[in-house]
Amino acid sequence: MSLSENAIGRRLDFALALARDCGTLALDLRRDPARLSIQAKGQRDFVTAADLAVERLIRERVAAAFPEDKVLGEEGGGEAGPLLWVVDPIDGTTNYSHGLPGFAVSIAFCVDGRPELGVIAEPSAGALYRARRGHGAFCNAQALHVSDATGFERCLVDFGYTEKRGTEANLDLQRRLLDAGCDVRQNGSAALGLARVAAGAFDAYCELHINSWDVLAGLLLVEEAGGRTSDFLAGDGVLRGNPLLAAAPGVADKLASVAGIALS
Ligand code: LIP
Repeated sequence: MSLSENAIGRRLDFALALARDCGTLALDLRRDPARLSIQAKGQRDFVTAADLAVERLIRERVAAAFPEDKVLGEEGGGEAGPLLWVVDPIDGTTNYSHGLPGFAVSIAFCVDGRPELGVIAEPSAGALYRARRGHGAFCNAQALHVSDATGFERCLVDFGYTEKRGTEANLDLQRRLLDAGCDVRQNGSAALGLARVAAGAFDAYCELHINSWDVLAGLLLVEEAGGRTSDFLAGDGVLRGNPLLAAAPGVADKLASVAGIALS
């Protein structure tokens, strides 16, 4: 299915306004901890009333504005389609539920399975990241570019822990990164980690397995900011997830070798 440049542009304007409203709602809901019910979906994996409320808002707005589009969300699920929104209402839910700033609203829009738009709101910082394929990546009005790192002597990697691969595999990846000379952080939001790679603050983000709603917006930001990424969409990555590596070009091949995650 093809979509006109104008139709994609209208969806970008829509997604920016929606991400701002979702960020405001998430901050409002956290002001009254009594309203913030928290449930465990698994070990170290939670959903709050805010996750559910924000995703409900996204679904309602998309249905009203673009009824022909489908939505795949972390909490409500969904199926693929030619015009597809892939959303994480609150990425970094554990940070959010502990009152920490490191959470984001992540909204991606795909045409025939290819991300064309990525929007990430960082409500605690009043930052709105955006990327449109072929049009660059931005944080508010600032154009973004990945770092010019070329070696591991100052390579800072944001690492995500995935329950899908177990403690030993996650620790082994961290160990390999450290043994190679990188420095590692685990910030708990893939969306924000990828936004920081696009901004050049981190040199890479990696995780052994992660879901599409956490990363599709951020991956487009990194690509539009000049970075390299793994082929996250291979083998039905939209519905099944995949390993993830996104990096500045000067360290990407070496990191792919250390992490054992192939680049596209
Ligand atoms: C989180 C990711 C994070 C990952 C966590 C979790 P959530 O998303 O952004 O990078 O390491 O396991 O998946 O669950 O907070 O939306």
